[in-house]
Amino acid sequence: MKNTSPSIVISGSGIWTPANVITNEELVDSYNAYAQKFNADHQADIESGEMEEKPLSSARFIEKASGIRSRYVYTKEGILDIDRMRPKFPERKEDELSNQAEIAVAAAREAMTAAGKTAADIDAVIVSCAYTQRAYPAIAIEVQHELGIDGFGFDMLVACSAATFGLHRAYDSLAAGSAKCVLAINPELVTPQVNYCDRDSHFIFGDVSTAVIMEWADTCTSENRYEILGVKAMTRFSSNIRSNFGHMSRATDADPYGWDKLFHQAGRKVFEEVSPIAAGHISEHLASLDITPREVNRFWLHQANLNMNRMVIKQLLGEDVPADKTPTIIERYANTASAGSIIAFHFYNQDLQKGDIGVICSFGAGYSVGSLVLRKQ
Ligand code: CO8
Repeated sequence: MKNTSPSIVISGSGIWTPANVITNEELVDSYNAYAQKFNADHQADIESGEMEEKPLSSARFIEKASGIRSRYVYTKEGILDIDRMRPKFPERKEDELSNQAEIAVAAAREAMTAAGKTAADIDAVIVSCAYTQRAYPAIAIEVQHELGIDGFGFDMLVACSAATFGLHRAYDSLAAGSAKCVLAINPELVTPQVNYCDRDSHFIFGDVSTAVIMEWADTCTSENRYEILGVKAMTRFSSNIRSNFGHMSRATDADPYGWDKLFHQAGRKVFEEVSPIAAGHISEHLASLDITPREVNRFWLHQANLNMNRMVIKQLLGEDVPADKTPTIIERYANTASAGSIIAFHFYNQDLQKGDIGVICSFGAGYSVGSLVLRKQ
């Protein structure tokens, strides 16, 4: 969608990064110890063909196939324990701040400071991420209450594209006049949904929270601001990335913690199918704004796989593209569901010059692709 209304800007961003790090080596050591124990415990079933042997993981494979070297996690406890293989969170009481609201608030405060906004300036809160830790009340309303914001808040889920789709809803609310300043937050607390017993996906994800303030240009006081030239979204159904976790398990009598209730994917298919879709989407979006990919100074892309991003950029710009044109954070943060492109934007936007063009683009489960074309003001 081309922006034909008065100027809407991103005026600040914030991030909460967990204090705990797990390196590939630590993760692989624990997974391999788990797999070896599993294979020894089930030797007879494996030999009779009733059960499959658990293959071993490798830190070298992980870095080569994905670009990931380490990930931040909300809590390390439990993840590396081969008798548990999942994080351990003490359950919080109903009158305590939820884990997701806590990390959302931390990122939100940083974004508000960057944009020079107080709670009184904001009138809408969107929490947009891959999972929410409960169905209701909405995490966004809890965050709104914690920060003392009037107006309205709601949660929305679009997996890897939740952050960009959340910014689209912020943009629409501002363009329609139903809000004057929106706080859009992505508390990606994903480690509870990772299957640490699955060699193909145990290394992919990390936790983080990001936040963005979007408002009318005429209320903006921030020096570092980006006008939104346009937003574009597309979705196409695919089960190649899927989590069947949900409220139906109780009624279907299915195991609510079965493997299919956790994140699982056909990673190679996703890689091959989504890369061209993302490149085509960005090309079309830029063309609709009469901008060529070469005129873009920075691409803040979804951070699921380094090779995937190289493929997208190659389709857009050809070979020999300077690394600073497509900053990556995946080495340190791993895949943080929808927050990856916002982390890249947060850390790598300050040096752009007035008039420079940037693209934020997410792609992944759904399939879903969301983009925003920005111009530094
Ligand atoms: N160690 C050693 N070998 C391994 C490992 C490992 N850990 N894992 C796989 N292998 C093996 C495979 O078994 C295979 O062996 P063989 O050839 O004998 O069958 C070989 O390595 C190659 O396997 P692949 O072809 O699968 O490997 P790839 O090169 O494709 O790399 C990736 C695998 C890294 C998963 C890659 O396909 C990828 O990143 N694809 C993109 C996926 C993607 O972007 N997904 C998006 C998911 S995120 C999202 O949508 C948000 C969801 C919500 C968040 C959920 C949070 C829990």
